[in-house]
Amino acid sequence: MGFFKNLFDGLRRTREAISSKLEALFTSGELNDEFYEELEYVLISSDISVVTAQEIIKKLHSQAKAQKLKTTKEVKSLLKSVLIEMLQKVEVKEFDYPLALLIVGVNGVGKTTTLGKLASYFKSLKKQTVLVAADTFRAAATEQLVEWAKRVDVRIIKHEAGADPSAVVFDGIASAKAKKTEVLLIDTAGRLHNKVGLMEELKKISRTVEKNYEEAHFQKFLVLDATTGQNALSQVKYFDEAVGLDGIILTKLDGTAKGGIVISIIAEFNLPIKFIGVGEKLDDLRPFDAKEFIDAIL
Ligand SMILES: Nc1nc2c(ncn2[C@@H]2O[C@H](COP(=O)(O)OP(=O)(O)OP(=O)(O)O)[C@@H](O)[C@H]2O)c(=O)[nH]1
Ligand SMILES: [Mg+2]
Repeated sequence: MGFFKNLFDGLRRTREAISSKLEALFTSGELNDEFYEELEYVLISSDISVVTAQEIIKKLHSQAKAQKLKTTKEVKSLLKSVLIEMLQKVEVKEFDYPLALLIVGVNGVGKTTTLGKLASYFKSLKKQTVLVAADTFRAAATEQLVEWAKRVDVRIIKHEAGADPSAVVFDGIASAKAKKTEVLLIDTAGRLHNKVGLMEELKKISRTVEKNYEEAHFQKFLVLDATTGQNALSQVKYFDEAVGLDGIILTKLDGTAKGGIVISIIAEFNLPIKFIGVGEKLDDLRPFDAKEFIDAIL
């Protein structure tokens, strides 16, 4: 109950933005070209990209025709099922252990906070977890992660500020192996995708895991701030080219009406959204569930 309430509350702004516009449209009556045009406009203004909005309309149009629907009202539940089907296109698989998760993203998107929440999530699954403070760029970054480690009561591996991030990762791996820890969570410094040196550093961290922790299931997750809307899409492209992404974590959905971006990310990149952040508290990170998400916004 608490979990779903968090999600429902967290997505309030997105729901209000989409629903208020859709309600008027769906009660207006006849199913004609004008209706579809207006619906496309509503989708685009809800931060669904133009390409994705057109794909949705096309599917909706052909299915409504096949089912011989006559009124806009009937189309509402069809829209829901079209959206759920699109979101379920990418399968969200269970994790395999031992697991190594590398968390990357631009500055301030919520990487470190998400790491703390993930530690708590894995703890709730009774998985032993260790945090790796590979953001050595700022001393405060390590301190921030130490705080999370204390709150969740998990181990943390850290070095001095300015140390080589890959060296911290190397030690983290050694510790995970020695203590047979099931989950290794690696925090990294925020970086813009056009900073070549920093992107090279990420590749080095990634190679360190691949070479030294062969037995682990290694996954790279990009953290995106939902409030940035369409901007998030270009971040997916650049980080995927640099390190090869396995999934997305979308944060700050509670502070924005731009939740429609979820649909574009899945439709355009074929990458699963693994978790969504709907607040700053430990339990405000939820495994993404397509049906739950659509039920909470429509
Ligand atoms: N409302 C809300 N705030 C969040 C969420 N996730 C993170 N934040 C906030 O976002 C801010 C930045 O979070 P950090 O975890 O420090 O971000 P970061 O990506 O590690 O930042 P850098 O290490 O500087 O790149 C903090 O104030 C967090 O509390 C979320 O899901 N919802
Ligand atoms: Mg950080």
